[in-house]
Amino acid sequence: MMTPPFPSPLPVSAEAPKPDQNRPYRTLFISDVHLGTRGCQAGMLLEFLRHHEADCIYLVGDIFDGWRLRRGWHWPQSHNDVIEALLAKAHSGVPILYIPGNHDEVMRHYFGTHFGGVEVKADAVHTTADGRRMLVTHGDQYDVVVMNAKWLAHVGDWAYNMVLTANTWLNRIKRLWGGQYWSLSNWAKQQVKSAVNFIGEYEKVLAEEASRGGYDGIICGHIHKAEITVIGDAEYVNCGDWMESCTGIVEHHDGTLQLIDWTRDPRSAQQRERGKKRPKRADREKLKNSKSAPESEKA
Ligand SMILES: [Mn+2]
Repeated sequence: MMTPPFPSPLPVSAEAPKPDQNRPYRTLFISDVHLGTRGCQAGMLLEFLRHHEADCIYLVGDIFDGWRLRRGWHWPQSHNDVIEALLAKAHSGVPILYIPGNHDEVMRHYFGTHFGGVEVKADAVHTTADGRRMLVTHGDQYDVVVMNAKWLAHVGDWAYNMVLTANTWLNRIKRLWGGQYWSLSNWAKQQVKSAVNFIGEYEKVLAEEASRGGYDGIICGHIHKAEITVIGDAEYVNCGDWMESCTGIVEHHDGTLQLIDWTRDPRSAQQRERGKKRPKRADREKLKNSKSAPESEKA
């Protein structure tokens, strides 16, 4: 029997998983795949997807990289395979929610639209099996808050929301003149020292955002650093990325969230290879260097 992938009203995930859906995981969250860039580890992701069948999938932004594609086409078959794998899942009845990020912001024109069983939304509320309400959002919209965290802490809710809105419009206007969306995370990553501060500040700001909205936690991406932790009274969950770290978040059927690092998972081909024959130190270094994307392709 075919059931519509998105029973309305949303959020879909507030619905209990259907009895005929007994995939190994309840939910899968991935972000920052950056299809269309050389740094994208599409092969690793395909393998990960095969090992993590879930009843519902959230794509938490920066799934493809529209900025990069404009400058030069890099779209090997494996990148198609990722899209096809996701669409096949949607076709088999797995609801897929696509929450665009800043690199695939072109999708932000399609809020509320369905593409072959994939629904595009600005953000979502996911209720875990044990009843925690989690805000799901990419996270780039808070760059401006992270940057101005010190003085924004002293303004009221109204001013705070104004700053967020103004930032969105400013970036829109900048783009009209062909200026690129200015990304704080991008900038901070180039400054090794400030990157550490930035990550800590980002995590804090997003956790605060969850508390502010009355949620139990937040599930996001954007800074390419996977994490599950508690900050204040909110759970902070970051999906990581598929350029460097190859990480995703799964929800088990009891509501437990788990961070999977596919490069270290014994089920991954890379680890099974490693188990067979551990390369010499020099080769390991080479492997490591060849794996990391050029600096310009990060975040
Ligand atoms: Mn991003």
